Amino acid sequence: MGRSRSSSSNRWRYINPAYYLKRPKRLALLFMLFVCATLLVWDRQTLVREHQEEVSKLNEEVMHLQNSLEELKNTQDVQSKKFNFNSKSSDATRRNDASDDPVAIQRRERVKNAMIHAWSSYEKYAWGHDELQPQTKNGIDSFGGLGATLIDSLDTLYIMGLDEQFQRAREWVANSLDFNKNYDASVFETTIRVVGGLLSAYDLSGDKVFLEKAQDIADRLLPAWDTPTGIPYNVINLAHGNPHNPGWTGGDSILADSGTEQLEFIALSQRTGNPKYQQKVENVILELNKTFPVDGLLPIYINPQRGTTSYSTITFGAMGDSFYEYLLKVWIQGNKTASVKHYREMWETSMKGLLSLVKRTTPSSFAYICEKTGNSLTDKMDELACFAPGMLALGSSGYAPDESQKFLTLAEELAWTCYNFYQSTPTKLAGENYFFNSGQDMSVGTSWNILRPETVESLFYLWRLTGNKTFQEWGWNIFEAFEKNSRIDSGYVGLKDVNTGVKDNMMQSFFLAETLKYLYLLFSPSSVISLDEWVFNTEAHPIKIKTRQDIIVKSGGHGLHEPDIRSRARKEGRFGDD
Ligand code: DMJ
Repeated sequence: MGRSRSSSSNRWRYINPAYYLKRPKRLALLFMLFVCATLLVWDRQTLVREHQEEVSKLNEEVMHLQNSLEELKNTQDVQSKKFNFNSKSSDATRRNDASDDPVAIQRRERVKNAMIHAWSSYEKYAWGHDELQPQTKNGIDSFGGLGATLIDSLDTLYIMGLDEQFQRAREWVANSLDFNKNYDASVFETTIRVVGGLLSAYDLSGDKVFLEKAQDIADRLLPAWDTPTGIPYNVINLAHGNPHNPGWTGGDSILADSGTEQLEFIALSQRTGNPKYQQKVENVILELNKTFPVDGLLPIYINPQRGTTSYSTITFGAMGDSFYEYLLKVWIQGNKTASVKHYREMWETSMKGLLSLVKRTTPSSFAYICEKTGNSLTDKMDELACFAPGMLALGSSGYAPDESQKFLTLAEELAWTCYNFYQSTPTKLAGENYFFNSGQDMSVGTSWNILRPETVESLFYLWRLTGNKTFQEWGWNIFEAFEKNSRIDSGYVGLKDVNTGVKDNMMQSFFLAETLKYLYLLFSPSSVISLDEWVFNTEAHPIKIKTRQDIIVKSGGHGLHEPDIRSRARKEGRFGDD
């Protein structure tokens, strides 16, 4: 017992400081042991910390590499999609591919940046609304609240490879787009922007949601064609129908508003297998063809009950323009086949009429297209009519060589005039229309500029079809003038006056749909949306050219019946589900 008590008290003496004070060597040893242990712990902690830092650096590196890989894949996807846009370019377009030079690459990046600025401003201040008012930073529903800018931008975003923006827009279309609006919509504006924008997004992405939405809105517009002649009323309530014409036309339908739905509705029939859309719009052209004048020029007002024209202006500008454009483009969309021959014939007739309206200024001999009322010509041309050089260039290849060259030369001359609409003002932006007085060349009439696309549209076609780089230079100068005068922190605005540069408060949806798209394509290889495989609607939405199907356009006709079309389409695997 005594021994065990003394051994336990011996053990406790090691923690008594007095023990060490009497034995300094042991104290030193203990101190050294303590220092070593501390160093060991510190060293391990440092190692762990360094290790963790190393691991997180490696993680970052992995993420970075993964992102790069993803980006590379996306670029390759976009490139391959783009190159799928064109597997068989014509000679003229192949010639341009070789000239995708560094300047062009840099310029299209600048245009893409402009699109990013316009789009992100819309996203920030006007998301889901029709258009952005950049000065007051709010949205405005000029088309009934259908997200017009968003839908108009879908294909531009896609073509430019702005995939995240495209996806966000796609989600809005899928989840928030609602057409059941108690709103009197313009059949024309809704067709070219919304039906056209959705169909183009469908053709580019293959995403069915766009086709379903296009069909939904087209079904709401369709009763507008239920008139005795088939010439549509131009306004319809999206929720309740009740088609009618605006009061200010005196009950008449407008030429451009009635003859600019063919591309979209034919495309919709081709993609849904339902011929009703195509039938309605093709009837309009057959009806107009019954009494088509020898010069192919129709006044802007037509009576939808009788099919007769009213005494009114003939113009390639406002309210006439895209009727002539679609005669040519439906022929192209229809693979230039026998079933669309009458479109080409009507277009060629109208082009003879156009030649009769062309005059030249003094002293500089600028060619311009007059307007005509009754038998008298007015020396006035809208900037809107500046789509005509592009149309003439596009249609020129359908003529015999001499005639073709004649129209191409006229197209180039008219494009020079339109370019000078821009160059002749202090801001280098064009006014809305021009007058031509003897000895004075051109002078601005209505002096606003609302970011319109027609001139750059024509420059795009001329560049594609001739390969002449001058058209790129002109387009670049116009782009720089937009950058200088129209770009503000919260988007792009028009000008109230091209002489003073005073700004308005509207970013038109066609600026993103058309102006920026045509400028981007002006500096892109011709394989991006090849003109051999795509046709642009009048709002610059590319629609894929499909094999033309003949259908009955009047009851008792000799085309295919609806079930025939559907079954043939299904066999070919071209149409989506009904
Ligand atoms: C667009 O909506 C279309 O290009 C239409 O054909 C004419 N007006 C505008 C652009 O200026």
